[in-house]
Amino acid sequence: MRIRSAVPAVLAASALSVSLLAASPATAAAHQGGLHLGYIQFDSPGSDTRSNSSLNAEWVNIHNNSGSAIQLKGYKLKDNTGYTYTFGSYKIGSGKTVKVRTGKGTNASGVRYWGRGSYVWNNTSDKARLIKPSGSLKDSCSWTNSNPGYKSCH
Ligand SMILES: [Ca+2]
Repeated sequence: MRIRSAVPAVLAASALSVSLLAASPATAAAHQGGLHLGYIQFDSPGSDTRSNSSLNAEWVNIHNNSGSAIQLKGYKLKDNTGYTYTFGSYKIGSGKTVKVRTGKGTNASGVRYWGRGSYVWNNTSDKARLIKPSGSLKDSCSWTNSNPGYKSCH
């Protein structure tokens, strides 16, 4: 009976912390991780021809919903096979998104190129991992072929 009566207090406490989070900046409610994986276009639209434009139509968004800019140097993206993209120096502003395209291209604000000559994200099932420079996992997102070629990881 003592345990049972304690439960409502725990629930009330967690409800309180959730409402406090929701009351902070609007974007904070969507994801509490600050830096996280967003939308992933894991199946390049159309035939997978391996052309550079098709490779670049396969991409991952990383979103920073923390309140400050984050230096991504040393952060990694990794798939189930172990293919790894390591960020060079790139500062992602608060509320900003950076897109990592699979193929080759010239890095610019908001877009980085993995530089691969073949696809990285499997169409059937795979898991994207965002790994901090320390090696610890920051975020992950998985999908199967029941997803329509893309996955919204929020
Ligand atoms: Ca395709």
